[in-house]
Amino acid sequence: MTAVKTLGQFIIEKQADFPYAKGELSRLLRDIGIAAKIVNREVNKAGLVDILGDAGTTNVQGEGQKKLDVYANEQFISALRSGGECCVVASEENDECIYIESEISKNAKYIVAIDPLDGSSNIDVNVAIGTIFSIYRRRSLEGKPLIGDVLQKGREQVAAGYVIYGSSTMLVYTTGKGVNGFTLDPSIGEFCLSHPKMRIPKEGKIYSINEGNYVHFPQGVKDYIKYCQEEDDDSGRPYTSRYIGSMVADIHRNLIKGGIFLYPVSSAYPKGKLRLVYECNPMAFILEQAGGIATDGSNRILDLVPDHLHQRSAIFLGSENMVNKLMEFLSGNNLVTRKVENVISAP
Ligand code: AFP
Repeated sequence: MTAVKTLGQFIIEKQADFPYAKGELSRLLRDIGIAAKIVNREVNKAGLVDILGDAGTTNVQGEGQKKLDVYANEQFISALRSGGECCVVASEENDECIYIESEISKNAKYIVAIDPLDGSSNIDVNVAIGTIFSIYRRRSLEGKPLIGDVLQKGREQVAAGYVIYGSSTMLVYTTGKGVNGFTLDPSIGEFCLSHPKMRIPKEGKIYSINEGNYVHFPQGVKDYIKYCQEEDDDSGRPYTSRYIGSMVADIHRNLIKGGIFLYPVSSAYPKGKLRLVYECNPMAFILEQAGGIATDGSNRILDLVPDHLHQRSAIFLGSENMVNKLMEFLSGNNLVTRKVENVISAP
């Protein structure tokens, strides 16, 4: 029987990849892993809310019920607060950054941007949801961290990851040296390495987009969708359409099977819907590290300069050949390939 490698063991082993590392990033990742397990426990009980009492009411044990996204936010922030490795948290749930000013944290090296529970409209219907996180190194050297410490380009990320609370719970992360996935073994309460060195297939056959918004999409996206639906034996079209409405779940599936995820601008969301800092950037970093491409249609996602915390962006990411084909349609000329190179070399 092969030995199981836990997330904790793996993180410590990988610290050797960074010769000058003092273990702070390792501890930060470990703290996020612990908070994820606590959130997972509550997510698994979500269906019992009707039995135990609705959010905002008191359950039979006399404990107040919280909405799960609020609960998840509190758990991650509290883990980061007590861990001492993070000086600022930027969360989807909070309008402003949270500065951690305790003695152990105020000079900490790292900044975490997080969407604590993405896809939360899926909670009530028992569909996969996720947590997305992104870690940056603080740039300013002293004093209260600056907003510029938080609003860095995605390519400055030190690490990024997601947790998917699905048919099993997985944590997938990168520190810029490839992507590894860990599945939670509930019998021992540990994330165990289950998907080492994840690579997205270069070609895929799945496209993921909210087609209900079709009429509002830019022409290039409409044309690409029609291309996906055409019959063509050589390329295996028509492709399969799969859209869960949880970015983590849709991208996780495409990462494993090959595919493209699209959230374009539309008349409802003229700047795109998804948030650059804690949704698009971390997912783009992971996808690039796995051999895929992430673009807003004109620029590499990781090169965009965020000008505010909750900034939105259009995003197209996935298998290299599929994103490049989409780019041909977006450029209005599907005969001339406007290639976006995968700028990260294989680990
Ligand atoms: P919620 O957290 O409000 O459910 O939004 C989920 C999400 O941010 C992302 O996970 C989905 O991919 C996307 O929005 C779904 O948006 P549409 O419902 O507009 O397709």
